[in-house]
Amino acid sequence: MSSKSTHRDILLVVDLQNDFLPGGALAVPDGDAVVPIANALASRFAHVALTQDWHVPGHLSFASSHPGKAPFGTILLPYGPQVLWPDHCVQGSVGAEFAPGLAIPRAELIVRKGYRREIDSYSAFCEADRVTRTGLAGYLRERGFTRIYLAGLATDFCVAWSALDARGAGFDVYVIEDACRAIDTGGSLDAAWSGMREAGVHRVTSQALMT
Ligand code: VGL
Ligand code: ZN
Repeated sequence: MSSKSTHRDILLVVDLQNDFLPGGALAVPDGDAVVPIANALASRFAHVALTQDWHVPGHLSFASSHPGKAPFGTILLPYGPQVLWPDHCVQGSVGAEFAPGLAIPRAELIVRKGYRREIDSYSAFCEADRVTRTGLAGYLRERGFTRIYLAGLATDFCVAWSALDARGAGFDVYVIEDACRAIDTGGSLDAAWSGMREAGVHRVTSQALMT
């Protein structure tokens, strides 16, 4: 990116938090592999922002909030189907902290999401009710960014939903595939890539960006 990154480009590093790493409450297989890649990418971008999954205790996306329900099942909430997860990324917990190996002090913004008990938010732009906005699109527009590059966890949830919403908000979107890892439950990864392809999300490698 040294030659190509412009002031219209921003790298958005999604949810590189302890709970999504091996040993965490909602571990993404091989999730720790993307930390050094994100660090390397970040050093090539003029602008970087981070997202942080940031749930209140008792969040409705937690299986533990629904007696008799198990993680990775689905329930119907007022806004539609909701996958149930193990308790994860609770505000102020160690699990919600960024990966210890993440070294991106230059990040200009940290977007927190999922902090309303009744609404999940995979997307960094729009919560799961598909109405409540995080404010990120407005921020990025006001800063003059037109291209968003995505890395982080998980490919099939927070990365994919963020990519789709970024497209919907009119940005050019690139998912850096080797800088992401997936949860892959119930066909979610295939569905995510098809949805992103149909929406015109570009799929690139970190190598292509860093050479
Ligand atoms: C995520 C499930 C629940 C993610 C967050 O970061 O992809 N997935 N909360
Ligand atoms: Zn979450």
